[in-house]
Amino acid sequence: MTQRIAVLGAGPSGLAQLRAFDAARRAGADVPEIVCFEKQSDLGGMWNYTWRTGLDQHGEPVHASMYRYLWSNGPKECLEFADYSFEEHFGRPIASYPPRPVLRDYIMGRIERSGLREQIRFNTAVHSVEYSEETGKFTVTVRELEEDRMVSEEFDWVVVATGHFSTPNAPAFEGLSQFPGRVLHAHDFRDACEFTGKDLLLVGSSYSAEDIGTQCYKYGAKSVTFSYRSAPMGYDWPDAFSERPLLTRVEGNTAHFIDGSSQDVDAIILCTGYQHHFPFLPDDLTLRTSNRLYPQDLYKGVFWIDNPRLVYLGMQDQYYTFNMFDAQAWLARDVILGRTALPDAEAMRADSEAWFARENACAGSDDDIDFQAAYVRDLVDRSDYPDFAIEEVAEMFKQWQRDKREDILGYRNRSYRSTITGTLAPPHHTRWMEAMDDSLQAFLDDSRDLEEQPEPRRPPAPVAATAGLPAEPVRRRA
Ligand code: FAD
Ligand code: NA7
Repeated sequence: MTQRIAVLGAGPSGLAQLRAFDAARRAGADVPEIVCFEKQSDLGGMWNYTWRTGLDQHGEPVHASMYRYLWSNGPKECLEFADYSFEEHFGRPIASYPPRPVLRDYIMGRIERSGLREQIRFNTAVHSVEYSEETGKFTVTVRELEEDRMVSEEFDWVVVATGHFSTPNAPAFEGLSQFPGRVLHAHDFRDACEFTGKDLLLVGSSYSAEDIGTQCYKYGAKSVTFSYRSAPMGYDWPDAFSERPLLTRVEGNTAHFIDGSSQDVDAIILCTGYQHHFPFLPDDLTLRTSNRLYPQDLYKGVFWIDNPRLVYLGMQDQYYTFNMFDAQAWLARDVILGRTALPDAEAMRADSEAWFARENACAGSDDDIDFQAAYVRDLVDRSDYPDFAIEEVAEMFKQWQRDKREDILGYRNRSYRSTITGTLAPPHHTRWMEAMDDSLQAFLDDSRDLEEQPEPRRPPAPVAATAGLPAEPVRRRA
């Protein structure tokens, strides 16, 4: 009998799984029946924007954490699919840092062109997954949101691709409930214009803090104060920014920090990260991990060791994104098709522990990048996913880190060369600090000439000489 596979989520990871099986089918393989369950009404995952926060129109938690005016926070050349280049999708070279709708179009284009949409059941939220030792099958129970009914089906394999940047980690701070202004988590942040003219406090010192802070400044916030727990970001910030150590309490609209300093603020945004959250899974199948490069209990970062018919995609902290999800999905496909055998549980655990220890030995972001490159290399070498210049991409990530240290408000104006097509990206027609329109149409409008753009509205951040660059922040990419 044909095997059945349930793919949970139609974001980049779930779509990678559909694409992987499609590639095998096109090459003549007999592939199992695949059903992808997606609670949103369209594919794209996190890259779908919605104004909604909290619960959606069906009472389901809103997945989206992305916001208006979000631009890629890394060069697109680092996430390019090895089997579908940006040039193939857009028909011409485009700049290295596209806004969200452009990346969404690219992700969706690969799927639409393969005709894979019909494998996705939209408006369908997964509510439970149970495994029977007796039958060796999973029962997946979903709520069909428009009909408001629960439906159960049996599957031989379950691929969890529901993302892990959606359920906020929101710590409490003394006095927050009496704060007179807005308090929100980054998950609920939508439009920087709300904070024009305001003094902001952002708790956290990673990607969300950096990006929401710079974006609020771009759209007119008066000042941005970051509060860090472990280490400051250490960029060469313009005067309107400051970095303070950990927030200890809030009194009225005054924020107090652990070094005894204080700052009056109008709004507080908790950029304190996300939790891996799988409310539909039983305890013995639930991945429990912090946001790290090698979560424990997974063989090759993918197979649940205690029951490898349960597959997790995209659960790592991420430098590599779309191409890493592909590499994972191709390996999962080959195991499901019986092309690649898994070792026994003991060997899987030993392999997983070795990667886990190797990550623990990393001492800074360059090591982290090399670690994830080695991980992606290990995956790519195990399947027929088109080989791509993984180590060259790692060097691009390191250059990207240096670009940010040189000019945190201007790094998105730089260009990178595609390792897939060899093309150097053209500069965008508008500098990022001046690019207020994040639409696909505005981005692709090449009738505009970079030289004709007005000078930046705000003075750019001073460019530090290499020797005087701020110390390398120990942080990871999105
Ligand atoms: P997601 O994209 O989160 O997709 C998961 C899917 O599962 C969603 O469609 C969701 O609706 C669905 N789902 C969840 N629960 C259920 C359920 N119970 N039933 C049915 N469906 C369900 N990456 C980059 O490469 N570059 C960037 O610039 C970048 N910026 C980012 C900015 C922000 C603010 C955030 C939060 C993330 C950013 N990322 C970025 C990382 C981004 O998460 C990944 O690029 C990518 O979206 C991860 O894909 P995924 O499929 O694993 O998860
Ligand atoms: P990250 O990268 O997981 O970072 C979380 C940040 O929040 C990090 O600086 C943490 O400090 C900080 N944090 C976590 N808990 C606390 C508490 N209790 N108090 C103070 N600070 C805390 O999440 P991001 O949201 O920045 O990025 C995740 C993705 O979303 C990424 O892909 C982005 O592009 C968007 P730490 O350094 O651990 O001390």
